[in-house]
Amino acid sequence: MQGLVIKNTGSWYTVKTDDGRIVDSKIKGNFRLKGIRSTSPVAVGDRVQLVTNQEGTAFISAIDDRKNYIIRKSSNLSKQSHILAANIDQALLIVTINRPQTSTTFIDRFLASAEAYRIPVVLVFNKTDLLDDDEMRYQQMVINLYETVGYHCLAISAETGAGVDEVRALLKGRISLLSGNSGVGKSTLINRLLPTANLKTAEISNAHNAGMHTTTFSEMLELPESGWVIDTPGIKGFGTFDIERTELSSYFKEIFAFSKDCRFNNCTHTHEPGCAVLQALNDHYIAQSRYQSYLNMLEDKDEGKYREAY
Ligand SMILES: Nc1nc2c(ncn2[C@@H]2O[C@H](COP(=O)(O)OP(=O)(O)OP(=O)(O)O)[C@@H](O)[C@H]2O)c(=O)[nH]1
Ligand SMILES: [Mg+2]
Ligand SMILES: [Zn+2]
Repeated sequence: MQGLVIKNTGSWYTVKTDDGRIVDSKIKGNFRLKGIRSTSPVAVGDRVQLVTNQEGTAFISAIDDRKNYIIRKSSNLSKQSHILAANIDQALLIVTINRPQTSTTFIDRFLASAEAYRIPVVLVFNKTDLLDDDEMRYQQMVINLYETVGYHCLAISAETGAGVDEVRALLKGRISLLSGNSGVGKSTLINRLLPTANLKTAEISNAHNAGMHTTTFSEMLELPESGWVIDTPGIKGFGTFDIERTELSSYFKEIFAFSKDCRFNNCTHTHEPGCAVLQALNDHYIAQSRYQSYLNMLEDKDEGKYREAY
């Protein structure tokens, strides 16, 4: 029997089987995943094989290959990592121009790590009902910037419902990760998409989860029009990830495009002669804010600074 892992509580996994049942499952034996030392080898979003038993629970006997996954390292020193979610079709980054203000640095860091994980991102500008004319113009500038780079942008109000149908259409039939700074309206949006969100999570069998701190683990919520939203409380970004200095520019789409014309193929686009990226920056084909974010991330790497989410 096959199914989808929709909740992880540490020792137990909630699996929705392909025939629509909810089964509490455990891992069978010693699971080792290639190259990953994880505190929890199965993640929300994993497709798994189940062997059911008499008690109505099941063993997870195999995990299908993942198309992608996001991990969080437990700490800088330990090599342990925690897989937050797997097989993500897209991430929706909820941002707000004001109340609270989402910085372009935050957006760019998120986009770069999503590129590294090969997860497409849609930028959702929320709280448009609160914007005055100046803020509205500024928002349009930011949207133009990211659309030019190649990201799909939506402007909505989770409060009034404006634009929420477009979000619904995007989510349909897909596994989506919802992310964004605290206070940007993630919960408000989820409640609008899923008026029974609280009910839904309560419906899931909890027989074996008593006393678990479920909030530290990921959970997927099923949408009425099919599709899943991953709610990862406390996780605002993808955190740190290991990339080479010369690799970083490939996670900034437009910088990467221009870098093909740099004189040196190990160009860091900071000082090198014949750098096509610096030229493009000078010619305003690359936005100053994007280049600044690139430099910030490059600097973090130089200092070996550890960043838990941003
Ligand atoms: N005016 C307005 N207020 C909104 C909108 N969306 C959310 N809010 C309000 O913003 C506040 C924060 O919203 P939440 O949904 O709790 O934000 P969140 O992203 O879930 O925040 P965390 O759980 O802390 O990460 C609440 O008071 C919401 O009512 C919107 O589109 N317009
Ligand atoms: Mg919330
Ligand atoms: Zn260069």
